[in-house]
Amino acid sequence: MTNNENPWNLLFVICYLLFVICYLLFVICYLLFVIWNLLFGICYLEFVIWNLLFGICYLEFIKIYNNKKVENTMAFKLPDLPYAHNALEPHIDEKTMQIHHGKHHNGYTNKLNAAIEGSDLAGKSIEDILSGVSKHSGGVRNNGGGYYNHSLFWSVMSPKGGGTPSGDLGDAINKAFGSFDGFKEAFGTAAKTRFGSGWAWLIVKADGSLAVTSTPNQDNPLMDIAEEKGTPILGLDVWEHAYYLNYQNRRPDYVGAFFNVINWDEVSKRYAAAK
Ligand code: MN3
Repeated sequence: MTNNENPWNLLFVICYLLFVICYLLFVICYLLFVIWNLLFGICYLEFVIWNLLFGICYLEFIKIYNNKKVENTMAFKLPDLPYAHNALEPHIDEKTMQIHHGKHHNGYTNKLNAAIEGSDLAGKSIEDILSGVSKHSGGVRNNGGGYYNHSLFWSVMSPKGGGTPSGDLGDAINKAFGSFDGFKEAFGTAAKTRFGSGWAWLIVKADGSLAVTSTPNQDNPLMDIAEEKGTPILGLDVWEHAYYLNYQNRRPDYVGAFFNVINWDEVSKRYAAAK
């Protein structure tokens, strides 16, 4: 070895070490860069997942909100009785009214809502549904009729009812039946002779005249399948559940008692709206 060689060797070693240090720094930087990118990638994936979850929640929320809106605006509701359960006594007893309104009418209402839920009938008026009832299921016919008929029935009775109608309705009844007694006779006969379960009705026909008719089961004169069609303004339920606790098999006594609770003011209003 000569003295001349040493500085070069030293320089070489220094350069080499510097190169190694640079290289190590480069590798460290590169690793940091890779780690950073992985972290960024994980964050990005988290962000994407979060957005997907948020999107799904949002869609669910919209679905629930829309269903709620449909429910709130479209389901039929059991109407409150316009008087106390015992208000029509002694003609119609409290227990019968409790069961008839709270169980029977409530049942028809719930089953009607179940029958039309999600179908194109949801949101339609009960009158619309009944007028095309021949196209719908038996459930819609029975429960839609039951819902409508009882809603009308409660409204045309009153603890202050009875007597005879006056004004336009009184005149129209005299014209159609000769007298109020003539009407009472015709309506009573329809109610007493309806075989099995059904309803007796006073209706306004398409030409504006009055008629008495009756329908089986929960049918009514609004239905396209009714033998005699018209707008009911007075109805009497002659199902046994309407009178059996108080009158047992004596339907004629129940029919006679009904005339003591007919709310002629309400029937007159319905007549004015229908004629
Ligand atoms: Mn009933």
